[in-house]
This record gives sequence, C-alpha cells and structure tokens, in this order.
Amino acid sequence: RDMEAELRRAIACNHLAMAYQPIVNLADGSIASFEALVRWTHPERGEISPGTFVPLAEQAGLMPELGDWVLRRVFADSHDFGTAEISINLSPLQIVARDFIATLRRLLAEERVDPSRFTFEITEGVLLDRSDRVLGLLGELQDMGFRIALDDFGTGYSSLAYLRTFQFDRIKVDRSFVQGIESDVDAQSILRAIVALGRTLRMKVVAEGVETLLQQQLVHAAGCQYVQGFLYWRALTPEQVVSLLATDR
Ligand code: G
Ligand code: G
Ligand code: MN
Ligand code: NA
Repeated sequence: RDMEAELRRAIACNHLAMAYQPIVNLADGSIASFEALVRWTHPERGEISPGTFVPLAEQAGLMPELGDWVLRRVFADSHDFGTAEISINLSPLQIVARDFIATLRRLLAEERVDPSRFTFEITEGVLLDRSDRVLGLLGELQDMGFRIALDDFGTGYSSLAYLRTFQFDRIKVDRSFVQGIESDVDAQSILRAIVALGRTLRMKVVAEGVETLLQQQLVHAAGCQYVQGFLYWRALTPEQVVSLLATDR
C-alpha cells in the first residue's frame, strides 16, 4: 500500500529518529536507564506513531529493515550518552528473522559498543509458541552480554508461565496496572506481589506509565524501585539526553 512504500522510503531516507525516555530510580531520583523509542516524522503528515507503523512494518515484512535501522541508530547514539544503559524494543518478527544474530554481531563490531549497556525488551508475543529456537535465541543474546526484559508484563494470558520458560533480567509492569492503582486497592496488591516475585526470581521490576504523584506514592509503597512515565520525562531527543546527562550527575 501507499503507506508501506512511504515507510520503505522513510527507512532509506532517514526520516526516522530515535527518542529516549528516562527510567528513574525511586531510591534517589537518579536516571537508571533510557528506553529507546522510534519516531517517524512524515514530510507532509507530521508525526506518525510507532503504534501505527511498527505493526505496518511487521505486516509488510519490513521489520528486519526497520529493526536493523533502530539497532544501528541506538548503538551510534549511545556513544554520546557516556555509560548510560539503554533498552531497545525488539519485534518478535525481528528476532526470528534468519540472520538476526549475525546482523547484530556485525552492528556491534561496526559500532564498537558494549552489549552489557543494552537491554532488549520483548513482549510475550515472541514466546507464544515457546519454541526451542526462540528460547535459544534469547539465551544467545544473554550469552553475548545483553539483558532481556519482558515488556507489558501482566497483559498476556500466560505471563507467569513465561517466567518459568526463561530467566528474564527485568520485567516491565504494564501501565494498565499503574493507571488503575489510585481507584483500585487490588491493583496495589497485584503490583506488590509482582515486585516480590521479581525479587525472588532475581529480576528488576520497572513500573510503566506513572503519570501522577499519587501513582508514584502507591507504586513506591508497593516496593517498586524503577519507574517510567510522563510524571518524570517524555521521550527526549538525543541532544536533550546529552544535556540531561551533563546536569544529572
Ligand atoms: O513510543 P510509543 O508509546 O508511541 O510506542 C508505541 C508502541 O511502539 C509501543 O508498544 C512500543 O513498544 C513500540 N515501539 C516504539 N519504538 C519501537 C522500536 O524501536 N521497535 C519496536 N519493535 N517497537 C517500538
Ligand atoms: O509497549 P511499550 O512499553 O514499549 O510502550 C512504551 C510507550 O509508552 C512509549 O510509546 C511511551 O510514549 C509510552 N509511555 C511512556 N510513559 C507513559 C505514560 O506515563 N503514560 C502513557 N499513557 N504512555 C506512556
Ligand atoms: Mn517497551
Ligand atoms: Na509496556
């Protein structure tokens, strides 16, 4: 379709950019890491949401190209971010592509970055078939030094089962839990239980979508140490990240 050709062109012509949303450590208010989020500014139509064009890229078979573009861009940007840690979203279709690991190794060598600075965020979709191949690939990423986070935790129908399938380094609690927390006492209990679960299974727990001070207080009371949301920061340009890091430390 029309949009598909335009996305192809956007990838080729660098009409895409990465934005970086800080993840905050509630213990001291410092920035723990950043989540890399892809942005598309169309010359006529303006900002197009990745919520729209990532699924489009997946349907059109463009995910390997888009995903490779994101990896290279983030690795390149990371040189200006000191030693800051960065999370990168991976599409299931990107991981299972034939040459994903080979491409990743090539990009690592070309951009000369240290894998231990990067966490890959994956959604449950990637584990749906629980194939040995996918688990093997995730293990291979960990062996290379990357960390793996389970994104949108709690929204799928077998989130807990996946924790037995793979040793994740982090879980990101979906924002629907945080946004219910003021009006729903059970939501706080659920968050508290997830934090305890994370601790027992040696994972860091990040709460997403914190928008109000009350939500922060309830999330903190539930024992959660890492938060992300519009209360703190929206996604920043690479230039904004550089100046933020210069003043944060
Ligand atoms: O940034 P925003 O909240 O609009 O993102 C919407 C959705 O797009 C989220 O689910 C997010 O995970 C996804 N997304 C954003 N950037 C990337 C990316 O670089 N790669 C992939 N695969 N998904 C992304
Ligand atoms: O699916 P994923 O967790 O990767 O989604 C990340 C998306 O969440 C980003 O597009 C980002 O813009 C969005 N986001 C980040 N903080 C908040 C928030 O506080 N509220 C809402 N509604 N969305 C947020
Ligand atoms: Mn994410
Ligand atoms: Na999420």
